[in-house]
Amino acid sequence: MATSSKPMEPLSFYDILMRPPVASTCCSPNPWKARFALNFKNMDYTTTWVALPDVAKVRSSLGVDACRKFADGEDFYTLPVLIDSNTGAKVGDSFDIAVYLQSQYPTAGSGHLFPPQTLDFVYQLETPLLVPLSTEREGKYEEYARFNTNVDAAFTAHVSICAFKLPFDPATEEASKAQFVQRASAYGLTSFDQFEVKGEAREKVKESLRLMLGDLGKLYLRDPSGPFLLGQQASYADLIVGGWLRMMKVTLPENEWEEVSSWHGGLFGRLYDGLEKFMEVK
Ligand SMILES: N[C@@H](CCC(=O)N[C@@H](CS)C(=O)NCC(=O)O)C(=O)O
Repeated sequence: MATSSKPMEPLSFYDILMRPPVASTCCSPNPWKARFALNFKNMDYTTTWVALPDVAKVRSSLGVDACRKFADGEDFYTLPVLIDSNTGAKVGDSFDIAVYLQSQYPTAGSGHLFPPQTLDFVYQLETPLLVPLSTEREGKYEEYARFNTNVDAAFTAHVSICAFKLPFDPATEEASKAQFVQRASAYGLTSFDQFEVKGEAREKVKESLRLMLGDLGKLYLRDPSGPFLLGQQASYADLIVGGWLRMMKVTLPENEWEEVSSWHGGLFGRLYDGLEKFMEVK
C-alpha cells in the first residue's frame, strides 16, 4: 500500500487509440482486461491514447521491455502499460497489471481480483497463431495465468472475423492497415481487403467459435446464479473473458454480436451486461 501522507497520484494507463469517440470504439482485449481491473479496484487513473503505429516508440520511451515476440523472434511492442508514480512501478502486461493492483491495493474497490477457484478450461490450437502469445508466467495465481493463456488462444483463433471491422483512428488508418498486412504477408496477404472473412468461411469460424464458447461456458454453469464464474462475485477470470467479448461487441456486425451473446442460453450476453459496471472509459 502507498502509506505516505502525500495524496495519491492518479495512475497512468496506456491504451490503443481507435476512432473517436474512443469510449465506444476502444476494443483491444488486453488493454480492456487492464481497464476492467483498474475499474474493479476503483483506482484513480488517466488514460493516454496511443496511435497504433506509435505503440513501439511509446512503450520503448517509457522504458518498458516488450513482453511478446513475433514468430521470427523479433520484439513485439504492445499495450497496455500501467505506470504508478506513487510507487515507481511500470508494468507492461495485462496479467501483471492485475497482479500488481491486487498486491499494491489489496482492499481497494470490489475486493480480491483472484479469489481461489478452479479454472480448468483448456484450448488446443489447431494451427500456430500469426503472432505467438506472451509466454505464460509462473508464480502467483497460476490457475488464473493458465486460464488467461487458454482464453487468449481460444479467442485469438477466431479473431479473423473481427479484424476487418476494427475501428481504426482515421489519422493512422492507412499505416495501421499496412502494418497488419505486413505481419500477415507470410500467409500470402497483400492487401487489407483480404482480411475480410465472408460467406461459408465466415460461417465455419462462427461455428467453431460457438463450440469453443460452449466449452468455456461449462465453467459458468457450475454456479448458475451467474452472471460471473463465482455467481454474483466477479473475478479477474471474468474480466479476461470480458476483454475479448468487448472486442467482439465492437467489431462484429450487430446481428452477429446478437447471435454470440444469445448462444448457450445467453450466458455470454449476461456476462457482458454484468461487466458493464466496470466498463467506464476514462
Ligand atoms: N501479454 C500482453 C499482450 C498485449 C497485446 O498483445 N496487446 C495488443 C493489443 S490487445 C497490442 O498492443 N497490439 C499492438 C499491435 O498490434 O501493434 C498483455 O496481456 O498485455
